[in-house]
Order: sequence, then structure tokens, then C-alpha cells
Amino acid sequence: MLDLFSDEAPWVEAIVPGAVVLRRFARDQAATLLAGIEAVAAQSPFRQMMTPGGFTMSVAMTSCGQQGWITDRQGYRYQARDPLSQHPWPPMPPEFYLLSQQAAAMAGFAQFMPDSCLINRYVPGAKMALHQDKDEQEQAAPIVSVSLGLPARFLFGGLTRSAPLHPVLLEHGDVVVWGGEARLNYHGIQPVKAGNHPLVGALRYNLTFRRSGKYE
Ligand code: MD6
Ligand code: FE
Repeated sequence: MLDLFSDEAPWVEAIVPGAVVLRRFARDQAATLLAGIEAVAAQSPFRQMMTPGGFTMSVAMTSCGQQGWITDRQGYRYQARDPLSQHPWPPMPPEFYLLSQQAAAMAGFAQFMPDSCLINRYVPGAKMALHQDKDEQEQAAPIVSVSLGLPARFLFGGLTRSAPLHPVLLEHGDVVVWGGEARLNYHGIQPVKAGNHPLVGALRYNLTFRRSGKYE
């Protein structure tokens, strides 16, 4: 089990109890991850979805794995098929799965078995409003979030919308693991600033691995 108070892993930072950043954890695999994103998007393209309230999201999304997260006028939910094609979402690349499992284990969540990976693509100016991730049935599983490309300021709150926010700058290769008592905390992403990342260009990608269905 990881000891967050030791000096042995200075690249591990606690944000709030239940949430940690593993700095640069995915950096060496960035090229593989980007190739995987491209392969997924060739089957299920990025699209800007509509919120139940009728607003088009600034972030473009796609998914891979057995389930994909979607939103439309009917609400937020997981679905086994891409609504654009009615085909199943592309399979999760094995290296995606393995990376998320290793990150979860590093943060103290053994045996993470994600059935969904939501891929978010941000252009400069895109943002994500404060929200809770509460569409998953398996609340024992953490969420693992991988950031690639341009940096972004992530805001971590508490269990109510008005709880104080902890700002954390997420950079290329950083991984956030989020679970336990922090599993339902509010969080959001501030507008991405213009810039150019040597590998990714003028974009930020975020992969969030989730267990949407109950473990057996
Ligand atoms: C993002 N992330 O980083 C949006 N949710 O682009 C999330 O909404 C998120 O990073 C739950 C846990 C980790 C996250
Ligand atoms: Fe979220």
C-alpha cells in the first residue's frame, strides 16, 4: 500500500483524502496512448454532445470499452453502442486497460477492472463545468484519469457544490486516481489556455477509465 507521507515517491501528491495525482505516470506511454486514441476515433469519431438542458458541450468526446458515456436531451448514461453508428464502441486497447489498472493499484485500489474509457478532447477555450461522476453503478471502483497534451487547471471540490475547491494543474502524462471517500466529489476543468504541445499540438486529451457496471 502506498504511504502518502513517505518521501519515497515525491511524484505522488494527495489532493484530498481519496484522490491522488501520479505525476508523469503515463508520460512514457504517451505515443502509444495517442495512437490508441486515433484508432478509437477512426471507428467512433469525436463529437460534441448535448446536455439534458440543451447546451452543446465545448469538449468533444468518444469512448471505448464495453460501455460508453453519452449525454443528450434524454439525460446522462452509459450505453453499449455508439449512438452515431449504432455499432458497439471500439474495444479498449489492452495498453489502456493495463495502464489504468497499474495507476489504480499504485493509489491503493487493487483489481480495478474498467469497462469504459471516456476520451475527452479539449481545444483552447474548452472547459468542463463542476460536476459529480455518479452515473456508474460500481461505486467501489475508483476513476482513473490520464491527461495528455496541453495543461489544464483541474478544480477538486467536496460532496456539495459549495465546498471549497482545490486547484491542481494537470500536465502531460499526469494521472489522477479518485475513489473511496472522494468518489462523488465535485470537480471541473477550467478553460484550456492556448498553446502548443510538442507531441499533441494545440489540444488536451483526457482519458477517464470507469467501471460503469457492477462487479460480479
Ligand atoms: C478532465 N475529468 O480531466 C475531466 N472525472 O478532462 C473528469 O471529469 C474526471 O479527471 C472524474 C475523475 C477524474 C477526472
Ligand atoms: Fe468527471
